[in-house]
Amino acid sequence: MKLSHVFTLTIASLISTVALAEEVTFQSLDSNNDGVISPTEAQVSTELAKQYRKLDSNKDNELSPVEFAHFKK
Ligand SMILES: [Ca+2]
Ligand SMILES: [Ca+2]
Repeated sequence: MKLSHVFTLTIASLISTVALAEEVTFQSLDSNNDGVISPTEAQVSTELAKQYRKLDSNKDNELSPVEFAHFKK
């Protein structure tokens, strides 16, 4: 029982590592498909959340595809 629990945790952490290494695209971040990335949507990527204010060059509190193009991982 205990061993299988550890195994499940190991698999789960492997999966999340893979997910983090995955390419962060505008489409994958824009989860409600409204054409902009909201601050909430940006939280998916720690790096993007950090750079959000800088990237939002017109300060409308949304990231357009053009603004997102300046995002550097
Ligand atoms: Ca959105
Ligand atoms: Ca903006």
